Amino acid sequence: PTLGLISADLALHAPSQIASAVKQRAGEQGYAVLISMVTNNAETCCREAVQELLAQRVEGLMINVPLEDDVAQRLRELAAPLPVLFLDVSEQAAVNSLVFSPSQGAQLGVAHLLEQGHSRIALLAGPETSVSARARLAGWQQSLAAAGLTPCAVARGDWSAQSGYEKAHGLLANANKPDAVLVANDQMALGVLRACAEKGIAVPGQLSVVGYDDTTDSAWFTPPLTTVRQAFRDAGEQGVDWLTGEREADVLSQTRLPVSLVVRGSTA
Ligand code: IPT
Repeated sequence: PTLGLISADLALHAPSQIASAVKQRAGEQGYAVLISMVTNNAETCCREAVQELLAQRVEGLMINVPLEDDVAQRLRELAAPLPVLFLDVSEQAAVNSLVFSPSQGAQLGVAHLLEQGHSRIALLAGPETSVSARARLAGWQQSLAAAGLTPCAVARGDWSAQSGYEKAHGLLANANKPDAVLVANDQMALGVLRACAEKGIAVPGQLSVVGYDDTTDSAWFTPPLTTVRQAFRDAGEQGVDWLTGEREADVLSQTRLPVSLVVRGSTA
């Protein structure tokens, strides 16, 4: 038997770590996994990927691509009656989903920086086309507002380390210099650390940096990265177990996975 995984760009660390977990768990359960990768989350690309996997007779589908609610619902209808589990949709989407709580992650990052006495906090968000990137940004803004603060600057990258590097140079050139930055993923945080090293800005000390994901290499950055951990292996395993296990028909399964803060050396 075979499962299908439609994934966002596997050159990115988070999707590749999810795919690894899916592949391994499915293997343990005697399932093969066919992977279709879409580097563009346009609906037409996703429909083609669904059709390609349906043609190969997969028994269930996992979709780890950032999708708007209405697009996810149409993809679910396209795949019906096959079970489909979405990993990157809003908490409101009327589809089966397994998603990490973006508001909790944002809140943990803000609370950590406030505890350390930071108040000039910059935000480095992910791309506008990603529902999760938008939810993290909104969560940061809400948590800051609840503390009576506004971000001292906001920039958007594209999840890559290069974009983090370039946007950090912009944020750090600002007259109103941040004393901390919340970054929407660890790869962009890596670029931020590089920009700080080039400018002679001490991390921590002059700038605290909080990442998001806790991908497997983040403990090995210089300094080791403080970050919001999304347990990708657990998500991949639970996703496979849901697809291969007993499911209640006609009841949406919407699982919210908690995140946690991993405090390392990039904040003080
Ligand atoms: C999300 C990651 O946090 C981000 O770093 C990036 O890799 C993105 O995926 C790619 O789409 S995790 C996702 C399950 C919300």
